[in-house]
Amino acid sequence: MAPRPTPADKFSFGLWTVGWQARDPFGDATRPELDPVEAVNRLAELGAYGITFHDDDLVPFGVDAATRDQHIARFRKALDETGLVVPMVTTNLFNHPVFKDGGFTSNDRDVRRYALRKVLRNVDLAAELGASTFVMWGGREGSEYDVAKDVRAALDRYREAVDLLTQYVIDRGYNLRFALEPKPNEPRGDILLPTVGHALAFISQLAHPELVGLNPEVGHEQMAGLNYAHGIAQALWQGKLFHLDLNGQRGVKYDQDLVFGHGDLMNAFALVDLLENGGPNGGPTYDGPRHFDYKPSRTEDMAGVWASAAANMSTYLLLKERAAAFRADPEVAEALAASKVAELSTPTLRPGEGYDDLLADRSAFEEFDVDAVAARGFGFVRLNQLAVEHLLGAR
Ligand SMILES: [Mn+2]
Repeated sequence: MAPRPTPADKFSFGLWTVGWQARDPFGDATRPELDPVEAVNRLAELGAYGITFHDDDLVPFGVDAATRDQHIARFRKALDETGLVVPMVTTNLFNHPVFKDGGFTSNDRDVRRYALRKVLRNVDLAAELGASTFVMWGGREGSEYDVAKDVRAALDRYREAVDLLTQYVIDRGYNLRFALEPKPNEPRGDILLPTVGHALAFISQLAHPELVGLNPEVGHEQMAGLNYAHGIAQALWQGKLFHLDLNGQRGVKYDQDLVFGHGDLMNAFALVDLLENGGPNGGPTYDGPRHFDYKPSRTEDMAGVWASAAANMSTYLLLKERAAAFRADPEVAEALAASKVAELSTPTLRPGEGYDDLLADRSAFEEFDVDAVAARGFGFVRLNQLAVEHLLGAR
């Protein structure tokens, strides 16, 4: 039996996920438009706690101020009635043709100024709705042709934009932090800040790095052939995991946005184990929303959309159960010890030890039995098989 989610599980969904009409580069929509109010009601019924949106998901691009206010008021009423919250708001600088060469990094300066105005307005809305995270996925910030984009100038303009936004949030007194979302390609041939590592390095160059972190997405890292759980671990290590996007991806190909766990299930297991059990006392490492950024496959009708939304949450909860069982298994504890997993937490040097002491320690080198230690196995395969058996419910 799949466990039932409750708001305490902190599951959230993008309005654009269940609302995706399944239009792709080769085919028309297969599903009708979804009213944001219905999305709020259905997600609340399924046990979610939050909903997120791009400005243009909630308010159609370019409508007048009165129409904008009406859309927001209807949405707020649905939130109040269901208790659903808006923990995150994100920006759309990719859909409209004006952003064909990007928003913050378009070669056209007028486009960049327009993009900043659009985002400032959306930041006000995010603060008004009580969001604490503002995600920025720069899907059009990039190029197809190396000679057509000065990457160093583009990074200067990217930094200029983020510095302006952080200063705005500080001056307005908003309780809002920014989370950059890396992606290697699609829709652009090459996107700036393509991976977790690139984005972390970029943040170190900002005026207010403390206000800027990451929103890594499973599929985006895996599109680059990278290990998502490793990326999340490094983001945690650097205090930069502000938000995350859970979904599924099967290898290095187009962005599939499958249901969470419907891609690399072993890595999803490792991720949930890290998020839920990786803390210093075996507790959670991350207390933010468990946010799903997936697309219900184009083959599904509206009943299939809601079934896929529920599937994201039940898969997460099943993995959480399996990870807890894995951690509680004495045989796993023994295998972890045999593999010296915890020994990595012991510093390599003794307290106060410097290179002089290390150089004087004959047991570390002159008397170290290299061949005997080299012959010893780590037992990682046995440990991983125990994880597989727990994942399959065989233990
Ligand atoms: Mn994606």
